[in-house]
Amino acid sequence: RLIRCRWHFFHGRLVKPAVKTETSAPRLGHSVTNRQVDRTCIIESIFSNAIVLTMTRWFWCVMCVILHLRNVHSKVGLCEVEGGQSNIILDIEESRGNAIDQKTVPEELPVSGDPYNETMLELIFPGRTIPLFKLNGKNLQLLEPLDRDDENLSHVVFQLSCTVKLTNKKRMIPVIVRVSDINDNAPKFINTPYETTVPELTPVGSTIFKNVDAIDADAGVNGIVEYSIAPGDGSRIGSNEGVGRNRITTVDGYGYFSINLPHQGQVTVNRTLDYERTQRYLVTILASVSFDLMLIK
Ligand SMILES: [Ca+2]
Ligand SMILES: [Ca+2]
Ligand SMILES: [Ca+2]
Repeated sequence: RLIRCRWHFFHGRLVKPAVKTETSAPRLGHSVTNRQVDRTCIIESIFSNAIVLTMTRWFWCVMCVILHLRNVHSKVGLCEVEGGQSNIILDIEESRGNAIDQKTVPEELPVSGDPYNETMLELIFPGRTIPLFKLNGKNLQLLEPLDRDDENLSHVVFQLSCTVKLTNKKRMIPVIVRVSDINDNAPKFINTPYETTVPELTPVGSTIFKNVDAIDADAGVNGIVEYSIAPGDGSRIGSNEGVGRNRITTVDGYGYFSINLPHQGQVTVNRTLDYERTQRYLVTILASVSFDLMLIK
């Protein structure tokens, strides 16, 4: 009967048990009525109800503990660098002018955890009084323009401090931001003006000047200078110096001289020279890198 009462309870129904008066035959001069049986069953059911409630509470309590422990366990994976790396490597382009809005690649620091709810991130710049970046969530935001060229700044190194809020466990992760170059400098000639004296009988193809030199502050292909000879703008051309035998006729040297190897500043004779006709040539040399040009005469 007890089992049946509990069975009914477990099914959400407390029903009158199917106890027959015939089976509750009087013993030792006592009789058990239907009402007594019902009351007994209800009392047992209430008792069972209390046990079940207690068990239910324990069940949920144990479940809470298990879920909590699982939650704590899952937090152990916070502040980890994705891919299991021991440091973080990002790329950023140097600033165009004073721009500070360029983004890193990837845009977000690849460290696990929500930086607002689960972790606390902080940047530490050893040896710098003013930080170069600030954090915007997991994004790095420049605080000042980044110039790759002046000090050949190829990368920036700092530390990311990551603290798991739940456990207060802190981890320091080295961050390397590689600075990529943009072609923001034109080549500049050094040691100008260039002058040389050439005998008029110098054979065509002879090198007459080797010291044309221009430097470009950019890195890689952005700093490889090419030289060429271009037509002049016409200024200082003509017979405007001296008279008689001392007269000096100046001619544009374009066509008379050439630079055959663009990466070497060597000027060679391209046409036969005649002192009686021309005493001075004005040669215009271009130094170029990609699209930027520097003109010198
Ligand atoms: Ca620059
Ligand atoms: Ca350049
Ligand atoms: Ca540059």
